[in-house]
Amino acid sequence: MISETLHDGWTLRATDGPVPDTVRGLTVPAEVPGSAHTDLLTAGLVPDPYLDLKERELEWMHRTSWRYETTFLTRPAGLHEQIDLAFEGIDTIATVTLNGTEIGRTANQHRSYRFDVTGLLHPNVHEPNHLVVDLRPAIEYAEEQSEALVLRPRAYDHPFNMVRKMACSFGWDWGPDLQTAGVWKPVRLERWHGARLAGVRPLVTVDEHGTGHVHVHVDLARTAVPHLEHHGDTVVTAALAAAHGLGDHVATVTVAPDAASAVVHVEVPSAPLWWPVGYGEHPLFDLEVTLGTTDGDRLDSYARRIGFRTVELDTTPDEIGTPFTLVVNGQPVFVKGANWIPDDHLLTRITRERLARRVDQALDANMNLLRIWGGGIYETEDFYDVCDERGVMVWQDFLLACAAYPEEEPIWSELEAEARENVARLTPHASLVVWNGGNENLWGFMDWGWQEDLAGRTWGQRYYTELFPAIVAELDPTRPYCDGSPCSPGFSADVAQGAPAVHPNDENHGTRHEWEVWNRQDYSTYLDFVPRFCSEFGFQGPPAWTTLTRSVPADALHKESPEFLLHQKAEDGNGKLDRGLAPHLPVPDTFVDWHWMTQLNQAHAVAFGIEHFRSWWPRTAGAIVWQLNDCWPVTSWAAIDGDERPKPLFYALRHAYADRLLTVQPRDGGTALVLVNDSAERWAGTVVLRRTGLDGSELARAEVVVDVEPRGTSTVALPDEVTAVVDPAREVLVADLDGVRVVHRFVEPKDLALDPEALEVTLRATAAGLAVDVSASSLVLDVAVMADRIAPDAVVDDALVTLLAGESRTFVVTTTEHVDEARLAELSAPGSLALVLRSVNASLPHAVDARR
Ligand code: BMA
Repeated sequence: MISETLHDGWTLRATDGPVPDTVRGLTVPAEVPGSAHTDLLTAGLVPDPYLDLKERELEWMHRTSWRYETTFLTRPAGLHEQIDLAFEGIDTIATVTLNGTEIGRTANQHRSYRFDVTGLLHPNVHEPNHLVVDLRPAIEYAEEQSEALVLRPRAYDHPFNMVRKMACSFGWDWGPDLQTAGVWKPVRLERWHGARLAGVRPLVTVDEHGTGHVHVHVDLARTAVPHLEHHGDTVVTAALAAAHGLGDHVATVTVAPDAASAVVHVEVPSAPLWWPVGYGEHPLFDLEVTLGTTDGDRLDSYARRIGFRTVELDTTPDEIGTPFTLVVNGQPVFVKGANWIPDDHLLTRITRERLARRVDQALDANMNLLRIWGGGIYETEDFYDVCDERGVMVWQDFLLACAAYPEEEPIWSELEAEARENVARLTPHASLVVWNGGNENLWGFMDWGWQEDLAGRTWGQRYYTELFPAIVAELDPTRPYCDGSPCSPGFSADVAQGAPAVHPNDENHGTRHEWEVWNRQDYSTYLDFVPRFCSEFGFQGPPAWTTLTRSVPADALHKESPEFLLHQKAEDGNGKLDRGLAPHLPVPDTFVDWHWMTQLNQAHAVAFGIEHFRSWWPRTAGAIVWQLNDCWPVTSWAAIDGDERPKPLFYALRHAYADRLLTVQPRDGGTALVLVNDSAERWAGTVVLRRTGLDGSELARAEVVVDVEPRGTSTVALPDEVTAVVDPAREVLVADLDGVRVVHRFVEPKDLALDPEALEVTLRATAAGLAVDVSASSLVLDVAVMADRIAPDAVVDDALVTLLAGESRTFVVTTTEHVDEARLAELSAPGSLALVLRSVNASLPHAVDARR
């Protein structure tokens, strides 16, 4: 196989639609892979849609048709040679024409396309070939499908469920409505003769003796011309390169001339296991699969990395209901995760480096799993490579989200094709641990009033319960599958048979999404449910100040400005932020304080949920926060904003997901200390419990000897003397063990009699940037250095740190900017220091008043 990339010489022009004069008739250079949006941005013909109100100015692009075209030289097909034009991905509704002949149509962003163009290329090597990709608006196609099939219920206005294009391309409650079009993945000419590898699926298992098995399933395509007869049989070889103390392992099979598939089995005794982060190493092995002839002719090859591990989902019914526990290499794992959305709405700008930075941040926040949410994409090889290397587990949704999906053609066949292709494509990746039917579609069917609208029409049930499980069982039986998120085993949507036995969001069965908190309830009500696995829960907060002010102009920096609201997509988002904050923190009366305090409340809310979920391990087997990342600058549930900056939530996640956690939880009508030990060693010692005044005075003390199993929890009733609070506004309970601490309040932060002046602060310039020395004369809650206020690229090593009276701490701020004396003086001035260094104490009304 010889590949020629066709990424050069492309141009783009609008061919139809409400095109503005500034763009009409123009032809601009185009990038492939790319999109009309990125090309017009590069050409300077459209404004950056992530800024101000500019998103709206690009609405015309939704209904515009585009022509991508290029010319290329290539030699014509040789004797016995076939030449294919292979697109890894087209976004989305396209007609492809080569040298004036239409060679195919596409209608699915999530699959690849291959066309035999052997007879269509110019016979003269010097004569350019002309390749055209005509794209029409995906929304118009979706509207046509809506007419033909009847539009089905969905969570947003646009008919995103009637076309196989990334759902959030049409806008979401954290994303812009920018409907891209383009050739979004690589395109190549592929010349081959005899046979090629049409599909390769390395299925990796480990048996009870510790022997690793790689069963490489190979599908072959053959050219029509049977010239191979002269070259002997085809041979498939699978070679695992030496690594991690093991030598090479090679296996070969000969394939009969009429066979379309083969399996090569590589056996690796004592295979070193790939473990999730926190459980061990993540060794990977280079696998090369080659297709050749017995005469030694090399026809095609495939290279990926694999890792040895087993993964199961334990859903064996127990006395409570049905667990949902991931078991890797026989070890049950508590999932500390976050939901993942596309890391830039304009997908083709996402680099491997950017993905690596994001996944490294997830690791830094002590996470071990990312869930690829069903309204985005089947993540890329780059994404999975990065996760394989770092031991971050991945849960991949099939791409159906928050909607009913028709089971009729052409949607059925498109979903089947994309599911088959992506299940097969992702088989080598050790990080991929579960396939999931989709996002909130079972729940939507039950609770969101769809059934009336549907009036008996299909809604996607057979995808979740028949098509996807059958495809996973056939193509990748090494991985578990679940019907949806949330999903409760025992749920049956067969409404004709009466009510389902189990609600899909039942706390006692399978996965649960907890959205009453945020939408309607205070975050303290996380305590009302003990789910078996919480695969979505979250709370909003604005992005870092620098990110916010890059996207919202200075005169629009208030909650009700059209610019701010365009970057706050949630229904009644600000109302929910305010109602969520008021019971816990003083109500801020300026926008800058509101910005910080809603960020802080977001961190508190989510950490509160995580501590509750972790305290119930192993009954609750995982927490996946909504959401890790953003795809543009926006107020959202994310921990890391669209400009890659960590929000305070990021630091709260790191603390709440730390291997060892102390948390105070209600139990049996009283208060208990729960010790969570997510490490391979026992956690034994004496917990020192102190009830203290805010000034540090010790009011009561107790010691409790504990011994927590590896990967276990232990619940200890708190002795009365430490909980018998006399003045709740002036006392806290502090528990310490091995450097792990919990400071438990008896009242909300806003009701504590905190001293607003309790913190002494000094800023020092350092080689890395800046050091912030703080010391507390009495209790200071949630000290946070807002690093981006120091320099746009500054990052601080920790945040939301609580200090007891007499304690001090140095925060290390890293930046490429040089902080000179003048800048130091500027930052140290009271007005700016109050913005750089935040805490609950300094947010109390009297502290804020004193600053004015
Ligand atoms: C859930 C998710 C997303 C959504 C989030 C916040 O429904 O699955 O669809 O963005 O909540 O509303």
